Amino acid sequence: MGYAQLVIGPAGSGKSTYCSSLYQHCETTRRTIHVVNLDPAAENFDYPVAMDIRELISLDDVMEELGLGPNGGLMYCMEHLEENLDDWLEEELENYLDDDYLVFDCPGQIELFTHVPVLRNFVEHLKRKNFNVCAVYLLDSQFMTDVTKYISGCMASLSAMIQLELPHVNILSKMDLVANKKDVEEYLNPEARVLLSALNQHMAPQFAKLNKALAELVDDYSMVSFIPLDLRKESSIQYVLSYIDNCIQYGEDADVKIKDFDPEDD
Ligand SMILES: Nc1nc2c(ncn2[C@@H]2O[C@H](COP(=O)(O)OP(=O)(O)OP(=O)(O)O)[C@@H](O)[C@H]2O)c(=O)[nH]1
Ligand SMILES: [Mg+2]
Repeated sequence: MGYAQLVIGPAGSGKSTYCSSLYQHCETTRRTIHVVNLDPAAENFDYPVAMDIRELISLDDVMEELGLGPNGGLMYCMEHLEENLDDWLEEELENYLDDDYLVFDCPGQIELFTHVPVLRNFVEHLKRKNFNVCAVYLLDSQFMTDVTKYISGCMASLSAMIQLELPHVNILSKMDLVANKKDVEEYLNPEARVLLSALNQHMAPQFAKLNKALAELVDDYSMVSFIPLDLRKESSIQYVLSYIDNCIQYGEDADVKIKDFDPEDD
């Protein structure tokens, strides 16, 4: 059994930073994870890249050779990945053992997890390879200070949830930037009633019916709750990691990989 996190979320929500902080945290706690770059446009990495989509295809080449812009180019790269998925994953996964833990750092284009099937097919392949996979959706905490932004963040998360059909964990990133924690607290686990009244206050009366439907939708999918993540705090990273581990049953049926302690290491 392998384990995997698929780290998704809007552009700039902090996915790559999360992956590198998670990697460092695991180094410190002597646990082994492998971070995979699935972003054909990425250039700099703060983590050692275990597998890299750019070895299959890079955005720069696609833009130059096909004359595409950055977004069209990225979609082309992901379609190319989809076409070559079986061979690429088959070859790359050969380097990993049965109980390895992979973290996939995905691109930020929202279409990837709302419209096109590439990530879903990717996940299906991982599942066939006996991986337990969890979607980790990052939303910038700056979205949480306004109810209308919060609702749109929830809708994007929901469409990823529906499209991927995976255990799904929502993370509120960049908590260090939130000066007043009370501003976001009410959105971590909101009640439909509170959401509705906040929405109605923000919007013109003709939206009342739509607001009611949206608030109920968020409530019905009670999985739309968020875990705050403050990367300055190891305890916060550990909490998020344990939560995700629990979702993918890591540690329950695996030989948990702890690095041998080497006093020379530090
Ligand atoms: N203050 C603060 N800044 C952060 C945090 N996480 C990410 N950032 C900043 O937010 C910006 C985007 O972070 P990335 O990690 O590149 O975001 P991403 O989701 O990987 O972005 P794309 O791959 O382009 O979609 C960078 O300037 C980061 O330094 C955080 O926890 N706190
Ligand atoms: Mg990134």
